[in-house]
Amino acid sequence: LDDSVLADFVRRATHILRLHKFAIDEIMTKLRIWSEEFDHIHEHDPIEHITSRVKSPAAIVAKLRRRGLPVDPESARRHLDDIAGVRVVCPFVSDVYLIRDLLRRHNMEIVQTKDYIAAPKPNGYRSLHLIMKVPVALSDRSELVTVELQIRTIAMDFWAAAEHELFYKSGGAVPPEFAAELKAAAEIAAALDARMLALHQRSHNEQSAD
Ligand code: 0O2
Repeated sequence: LDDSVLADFVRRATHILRLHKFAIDEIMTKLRIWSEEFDHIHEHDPIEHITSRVKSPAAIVAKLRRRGLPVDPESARRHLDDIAGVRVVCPFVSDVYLIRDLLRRHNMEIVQTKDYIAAPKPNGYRSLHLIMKVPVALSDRSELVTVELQIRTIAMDFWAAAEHELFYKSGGAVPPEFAAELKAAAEIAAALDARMLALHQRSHNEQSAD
């Protein structure tokens, strides 16, 4: 990547990158409130942890180039859904959908849903991806900003982190025996999630019966 192209992009992208940081701040505040409130009322916190990032200018420029799109901030804003990324990690699969339902209930605009839990990727990747439009109130106007929300369980996150480390970014061909082993590991993670969910539901039912 040419240094001057990147430097020029960074200079012109400051406003857009800041806007995406504000959108992350907005959504993080909502998620933190629900996490604390739910824990208080239901004695169960549906959020184990949350991470977020604004995509780096170098990664934005690389993605625009890869897709043959104009390399400028407006093009990035128009074409890329993941400049702002928030990852919510939940104890149980039911919590993943609970978070999605809370977003819906509060009229947060979800423009696209990719349910890789109902339909995992061929490599075994599981996660619920929501593309959202988040309103950001600036001092003189309001802007709708795109945020990619990834919601997954701890087991799904463990698998994705390990797979990312091993292959996802390598770009190279994955040896078939590795791919099969990784997919089998994803299935073990899903089975673990199912068992933990069953325990969670049992303990919830027993508490309600008390
Ligand atoms: P990073 O480094 O996490 O930011 P697109 O978002 O347009 O590139 P696509 O396929 O339309 O691609 O989006 P999708 O499927 O919603 O995936 C986007 C993000 O999900 C990725 O972002 C990863 O974070 C995560 N992801 C998707 N598939 C996999 C996978 O097989 N393994 C792992 N570990 N993560 C995955 P980035 O920008 O590619 O990567």
